[in-house]
Amino acid sequence: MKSKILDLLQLNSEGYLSGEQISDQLGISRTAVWKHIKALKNEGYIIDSVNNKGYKLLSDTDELNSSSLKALCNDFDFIQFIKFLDTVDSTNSEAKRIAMEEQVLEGLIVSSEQTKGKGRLGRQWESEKESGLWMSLLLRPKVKPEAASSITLVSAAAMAHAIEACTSLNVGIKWPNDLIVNGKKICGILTEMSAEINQLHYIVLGIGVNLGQMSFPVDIIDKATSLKKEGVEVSGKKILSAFLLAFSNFYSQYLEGDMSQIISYHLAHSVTVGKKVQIITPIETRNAYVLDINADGSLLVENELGENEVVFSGEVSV
Ligand code: BT5
Repeated sequence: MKSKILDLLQLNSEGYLSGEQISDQLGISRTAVWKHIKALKNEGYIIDSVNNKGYKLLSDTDELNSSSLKALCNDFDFIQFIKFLDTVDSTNSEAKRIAMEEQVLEGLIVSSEQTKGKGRLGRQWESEKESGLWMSLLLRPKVKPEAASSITLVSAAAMAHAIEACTSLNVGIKWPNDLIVNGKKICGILTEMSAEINQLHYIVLGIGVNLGQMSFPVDIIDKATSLKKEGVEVSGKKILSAFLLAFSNFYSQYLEGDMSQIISYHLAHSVTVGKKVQIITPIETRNAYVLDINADGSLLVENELGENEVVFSGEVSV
């Protein structure tokens, strides 16, 4: 049925087709039409929905560029500006530059290439041209500074959901910021923020998803993978579209202070809970057993002395 709706939209690509026309032609309810349209948007088709007019297919190509990005982001009120770049040092750095110039706006930056892609703690993120989805959201949530770091969990859940929605892959989440497919990292998240003790100014949520690489530099070849390496070819546009839908849902829960669905999602996809791990901090490396993810997104572990301990940040090695 979804593909029949797509056919109708493609045939009528010059104008709008109302929900009623589609439901009459296909003999399904308006609600069913709306659900299929939502599913098509989820797959990356850009469909404009206008009250009293209906639906119009704006783009069914997979190319990510300024105009397809604009159409894709129309529905989300946390995206007030978009910037699509051919190349940039780092989309996170660009987002921070914009945050300083435009002190109120929230938005999205996507680049085909990053020349100085960043990981956590000054590490490097390999971001070859057109091989991945390299993007940053500049957000100004009205939350306390201490709630800022759990937005990493919000985006990890949303991106895991997006990859699973667009592919048949199973995605694991390695707390707090790595997405894992078949034991290898396919996506990393770098959350940066600017805040005073009592006031959060902004968050930059940087996300990198490996799409088309068939090989990686020798130092990460054993631990990195891409969708293509896993046998799936999906465009960055489809992944981004699915991500924005999932993120918008989880993000509104986060803004309301409700992390329950997000934590449940993490628990269901976690590759660390119930495992013996190493907790790596700049000061030390220790063994621990992961018991749970707490409501605030921190990790509950049992340490080597058999005591329960809460881990707020750091690296977990499985
Ligand atoms: C991360 O750091 O995983 C955060 C990565 C965030 C990247 C995005 S891309 C858009 C935005 N703009 C930026 O500049 N950054 C964000 P971390 O957990 O520290 O992992 C970094 C480590 O992952 C590196 O030291 C390598 O071992 C490995 N690595 C580097 N590039 C990789 C890649 N493309 N795929 C998988 N692993 C990689």
